[in-house]
Amino acid sequence: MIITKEQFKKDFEKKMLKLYAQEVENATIQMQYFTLGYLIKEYISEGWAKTTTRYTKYGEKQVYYFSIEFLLGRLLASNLLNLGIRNTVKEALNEMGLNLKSIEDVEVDPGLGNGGLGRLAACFMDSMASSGIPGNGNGIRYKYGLFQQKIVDGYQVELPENWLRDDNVWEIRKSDKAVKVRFYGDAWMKPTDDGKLIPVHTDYQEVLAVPYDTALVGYENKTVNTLRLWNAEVPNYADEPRGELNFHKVLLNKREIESISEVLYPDDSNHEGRVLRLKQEYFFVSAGLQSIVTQHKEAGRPLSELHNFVAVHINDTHPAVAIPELMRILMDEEGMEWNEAWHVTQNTMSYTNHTIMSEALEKWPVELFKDLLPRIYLIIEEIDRRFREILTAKFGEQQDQVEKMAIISGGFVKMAHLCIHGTHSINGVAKLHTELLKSQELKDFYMLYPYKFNNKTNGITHRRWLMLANPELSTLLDDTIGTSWRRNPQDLKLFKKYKRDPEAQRKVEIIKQHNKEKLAEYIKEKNDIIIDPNSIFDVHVKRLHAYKRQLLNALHILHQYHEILENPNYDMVPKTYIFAAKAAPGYYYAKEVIKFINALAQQINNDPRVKGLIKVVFLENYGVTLAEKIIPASEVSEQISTTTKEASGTSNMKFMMNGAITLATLDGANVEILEEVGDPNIVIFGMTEKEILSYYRNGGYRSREIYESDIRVKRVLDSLVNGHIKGIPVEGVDIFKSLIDYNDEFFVLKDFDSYVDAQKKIDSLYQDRFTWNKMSIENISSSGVFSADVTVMQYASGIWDTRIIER
Ligand code: B1H
Repeated sequence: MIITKEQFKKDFEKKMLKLYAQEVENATIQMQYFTLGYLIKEYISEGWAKTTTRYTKYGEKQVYYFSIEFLLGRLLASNLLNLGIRNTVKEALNEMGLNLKSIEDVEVDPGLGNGGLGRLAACFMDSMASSGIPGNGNGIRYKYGLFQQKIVDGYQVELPENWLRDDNVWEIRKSDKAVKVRFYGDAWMKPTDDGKLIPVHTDYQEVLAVPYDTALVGYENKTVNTLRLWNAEVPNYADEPRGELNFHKVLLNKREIESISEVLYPDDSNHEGRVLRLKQEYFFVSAGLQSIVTQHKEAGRPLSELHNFVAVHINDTHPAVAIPELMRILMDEEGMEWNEAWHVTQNTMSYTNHTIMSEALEKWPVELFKDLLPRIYLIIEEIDRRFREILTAKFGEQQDQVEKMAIISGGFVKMAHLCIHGTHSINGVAKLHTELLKSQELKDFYMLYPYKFNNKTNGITHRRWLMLANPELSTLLDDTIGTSWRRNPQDLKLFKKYKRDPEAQRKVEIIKQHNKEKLAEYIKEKNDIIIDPNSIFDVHVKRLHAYKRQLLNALHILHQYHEILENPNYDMVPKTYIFAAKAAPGYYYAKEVIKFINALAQQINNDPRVKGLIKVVFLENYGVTLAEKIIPASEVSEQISTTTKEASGTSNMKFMMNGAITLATLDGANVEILEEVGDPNIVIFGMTEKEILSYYRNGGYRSREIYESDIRVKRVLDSLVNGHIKGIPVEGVDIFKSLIDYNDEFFVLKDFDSYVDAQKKIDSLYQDRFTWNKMSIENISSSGVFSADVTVMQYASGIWDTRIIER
């Protein structure tokens, strides 16, 4: 949009007066934020309404991205950026004596996701709007997002994240679009007089699903898409026909009903088997599909053609009940026959798998499922019966094979199997991950449905992760290669030819230095630790999980500490190790690792013998907002998961785009980062996929042998249990046991030696400023293919079959 500073000032003053009966000069920073937020929402609304009308009028095929998490981050800055008015607004506010950055800092970061999966959904939303793809999000409006993390005495403490405490300026409640979702009761097939069977569902509990819509503004185009999040409420008694009222029952149920959208489950990559979780899943899926079908019918289109107008994407298996729910709507409510309904359903739905870790695979006990969703269960039974016919036709006598692949088996409903059978497309999130799905985890299904499998490597939005997070680097890029990269991130490759240019190198280095200084200030303020902005900033930020191996990093730090203590003349490039990670509240071991890292920090940072050569910092409450501060200041990007375990990773892409050098195993998308930047511009270490798979197949790994033969490893592990490292009497022993007594499930010790070498390599590369800066530029300029704009275009053409309306 186009607006002058003068017009904006007028609008702002008027809005302030209206909202608070206050002159701008007397307004608190809160008032400034809410005034600006509401004003920007007004600016957005015209384009939003027009986009919605355009979609319905022209009947363009629409994508609905179903996800139990959307980790959006703050919206004020990104909305201003995408509207194309951020500079105007900033200057106008300045002239009024106000500061945009401080105003932006008032906004709460709505943590409606755990990590990579939820953030991916958010990046896709931004990229779809910015690419002109008619794409909507569908999810849950959790009252409480992911817990706030505090570190107390080195331990993680969880506090509720009450993000809706103040107004949420971005959402619009749409009471008139509310729908009802049914749980519990009895369902069966009742014979009719003409010998047919019709479904009956009685004695159900009804929950009102009320949508809250948030605008998703495209980057400098005319598209404003919609994210619809559902709130669970008690149905309005006045709506009920007389005689069916039961106030007491309804009131008793109130708390139970509202708990559905109360809080996000805080477990990343672990299946949470509680009935409330299944309720959440069915709740937003049923509400979303009901509203989609209603819109489709209102536009006067036949349901037999739903798949030509609508694509529903299932983000991991959490929304898998979308398959039987669409069947239910088409058959029970719209009178469609099974075969046609199945055809429409399969062609409407597509599914992304995000993990091969078995503990994350969703399966629901039949009894629990049947009790909560009796009608849906009957439909899944029929889907399973028919699927078993297909399997039996293929495998004949091999009943064990049929049983293995069936949807209902061993007393469980297997959601991944349902997704594979019930959709037309299954994709992994990086090349290696997709290959592993095809050759290992989902091999049987790949043999059955080879044409359904495809890869879509993850991506990130360069608008948030470069333009907003790193304005100085963005300006340098504009000045050097022009601004086309802002629209076409693949144009970042134009920067490659400056990799040897002394001027460009110097500027990239200065910008990194500025960002490091800002982060150092933040660390001083938050942790009261003084770090050296001239040291290497080596950064490991992501969820805490054994497979992500924060422990390997920490053990290496401990090793360096020993080296320094043993050799007072020890020389090394000073290094600051920065960690940030939340552990799932019930993940005891992960919390022990957090305590260990903090104990290590405490001891090393306060040991004068270290002479400031190493500093260790653990920043609390990692999330989108903190990532935006950390990533642009990072020089080494730790991506050191046990090979085959990290499906893709996406922070690896963000770091690269900001000029950090990746220190990585050949896991997930790291493999493709290597392909893009080339061997000299990344530091790779550790076991290969083949070695790992061979150990899994044939055994043969004995971690104790490494402990006994490598004196460095012995020294490090012994200091966990002999009191050398203070404050971890229990944690040290547990970690020791996991590595030795339980044979080091994630190959930490196996990779230790090669990690030490890789770290040394980083140090020597860093000392050669020309080489380092060149590597940095190579990374920035190769990062464009990891823009989510590229990824969503591949989804649009390869899976959803949607057209791009305009850019
Ligand atoms: C990823 C999850 C996940 N994979 C279950 N699986 C969850 C599974 O609440 N739950 O039950 C929540 C999250 N998250 C991540 O997805 C992968 O580990 C990353 O490698 C990947 O980059 C990301 C996005 O594809």
